[in-house]
Amino acid sequence: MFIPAPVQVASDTGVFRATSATSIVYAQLSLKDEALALQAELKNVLGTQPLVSYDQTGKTKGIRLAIVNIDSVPEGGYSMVIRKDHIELTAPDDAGIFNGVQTLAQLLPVPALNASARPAGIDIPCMSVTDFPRFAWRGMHLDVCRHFFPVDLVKKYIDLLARYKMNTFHWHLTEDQGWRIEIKKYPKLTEVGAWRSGSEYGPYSDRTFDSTRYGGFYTQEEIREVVAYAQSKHVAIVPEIEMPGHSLAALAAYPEFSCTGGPFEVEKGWGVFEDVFCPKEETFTFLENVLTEVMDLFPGEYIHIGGDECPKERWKTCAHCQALMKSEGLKDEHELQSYFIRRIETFVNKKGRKIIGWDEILEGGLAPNAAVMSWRGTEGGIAAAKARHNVVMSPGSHCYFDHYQGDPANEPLAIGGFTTVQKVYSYEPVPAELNADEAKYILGAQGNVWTEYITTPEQVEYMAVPRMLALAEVLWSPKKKRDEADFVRRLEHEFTALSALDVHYSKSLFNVGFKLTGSKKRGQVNVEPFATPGLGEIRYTLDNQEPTKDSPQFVTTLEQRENVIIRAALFRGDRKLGYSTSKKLSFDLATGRAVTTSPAPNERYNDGGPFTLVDGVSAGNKRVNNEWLGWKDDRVTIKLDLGEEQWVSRISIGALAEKYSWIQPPAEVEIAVSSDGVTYLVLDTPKPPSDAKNHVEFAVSVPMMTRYIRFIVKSIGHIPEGDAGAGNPPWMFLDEIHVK
Ligand code: TNX
Repeated sequence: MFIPAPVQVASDTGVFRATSATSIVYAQLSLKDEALALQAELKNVLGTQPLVSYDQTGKTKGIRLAIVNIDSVPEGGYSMVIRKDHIELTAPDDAGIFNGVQTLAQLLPVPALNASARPAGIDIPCMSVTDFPRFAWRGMHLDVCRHFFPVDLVKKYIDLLARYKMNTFHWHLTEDQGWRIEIKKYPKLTEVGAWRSGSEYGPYSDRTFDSTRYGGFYTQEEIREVVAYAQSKHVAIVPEIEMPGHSLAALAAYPEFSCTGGPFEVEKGWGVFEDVFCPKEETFTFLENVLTEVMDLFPGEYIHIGGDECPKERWKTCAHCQALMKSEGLKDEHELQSYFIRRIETFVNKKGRKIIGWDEILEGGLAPNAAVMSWRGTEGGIAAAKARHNVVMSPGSHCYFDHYQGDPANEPLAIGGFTTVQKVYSYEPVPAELNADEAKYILGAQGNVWTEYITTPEQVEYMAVPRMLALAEVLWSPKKKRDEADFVRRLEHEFTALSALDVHYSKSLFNVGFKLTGSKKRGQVNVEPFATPGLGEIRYTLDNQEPTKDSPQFVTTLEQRENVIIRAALFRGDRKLGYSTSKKLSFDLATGRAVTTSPAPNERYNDGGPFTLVDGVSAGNKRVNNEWLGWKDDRVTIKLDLGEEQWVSRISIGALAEKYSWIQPPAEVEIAVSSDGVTYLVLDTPKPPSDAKNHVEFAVSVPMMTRYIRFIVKSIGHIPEGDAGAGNPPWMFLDEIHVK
């Protein structure tokens, strides 16, 4: 029942009975924290605490923790033997003992809610465990800037990391929207920079803002407290101070470190902003002073200096920047960014620390000793490892826990994406492109929790758990031990413990999804509810009522020909496992009919194929679902066959305008009809309104008899000046065809 799965477990017969009379003995003074951690775990279950004592002589009955040199167990690993009369936990270092204590803790029952139900003793099954980590960097990140979270949440987060043997907490402390760490030398960083006059809320496309003053920061005293807390749990904290971009909060406080001199406000909205640190001497002095205080607070090896998403607009028109580029022989602004990072690296290295930055620090030349955090895919990580730089993998595809973890229809608003717990579990941190020697530079991986759309501590937990547990196993357990079905079983068991720990985890794993496909019987939509195999039975209703244990069990395709709301949930016997989910199908003359597109949709946005255009589900305003089909082509021809000649009065197709994501509405859509599928009569060629936003409909209303309908959708070719991605071919997103 362990997460992460240990390297080796051999079960034995019998049990060790732990009671409040059991003694916990530690053989080295440095193991006191670990002994106390175990004491606390036992007290939680027993109510009274067993005795803890230091004894180097060995041979004590009870539970003994000792550092020894074991050849077979590398750093962070441990060996644990549970016998009827004693438990011995040995490891090469304190961290190993701590990790062993976490394993032992996972063998304990969940604490009873009321004291009278507490057991007098706990039977721990006899076994031998040998265990050690696959990767050295087992990380979780938390953005406390877009939204601020109190020390209590941060500690709870660290508890969770420790329970699953993760050892690195990347604390994202500065951003455009808030500076969250007290710096004594620059008090305005928190007096001004920690507060904004409102926040963006709702989907990004709405660009809606409230005007409630929002903010907060950690005092140095609080930071010290958290650092000490993390140390006691063998979690290293990597603080991030962002530069040169994502730094508007600092510039709002000290505009003199920008190119233009400001004034600036702490940002209310999400995104990437053009005002960034200007690489002048005063700025470097400021940043070095800030980093000096940061390094005093955080004793760890790595300091994260950001480096991502730094627009070069201001530098291009800044006299100081241009002169500096000339005098330093820098050929473009990317090299200027690289110069910036190198200077900071030299300073940090002089203090005996190392820098790590997002993969943009590769652009314009990598600083000599820097480690790279690969987030825009794996390319950055591959390039850095080949150049013999340390790498932490954190690709959006598998490691962004701000993405949806279930069908967006059933999830709280998130930034986008779709990263299920199973997908995280399938992640392989070492890219296939690396040879064995290069692979050594992959330190590990990290899950990122960016908080633009995460506003409460509960939601942080919801987004992080259980995906964090899947990543923990990827990073700790041997690759050959990976077994999704087994993991999901252990996870279900662990949910009980998480409830007892008052963790607000997501149950989206149990959600039922719906696959919609076309049918040979035209005008019909075939619906197949699906869930993770092996968890339970799917039960459903066709009247939008909540499914119960008595609702019909799904066994074979549900063939639909009329408006319907299918609602389904996963059951095990009488017990409903998650929440129910639903799919609403609306039928018109187009629904379920034969449809083709030429060319085929781009593979990135083609989950359900052309049938998606007539599956009875309109994509609506949201981009984040599987209902939109996407193209990057100049023109797309779509042909629909209504099956027989029909009276139609209105024909339409939807498109998406989401310009900040490079998704532009088509320039025009030619709509034509035909009775033989060969000769078409063009009815009209509607164009989008000039202020097109979100869902845009291209329609004609002409009452007539027809059988075939053709849409020729023409792209605008290039994104216009002033819009995101100007000059590039845009994306065209299309969904649903309606014929009435
Ligand atoms: C990109 S990841 C960012 C963050 C955002 C995140 C949202 C990275 C280095 N930069 O500033 O919060 O996307 O997913």
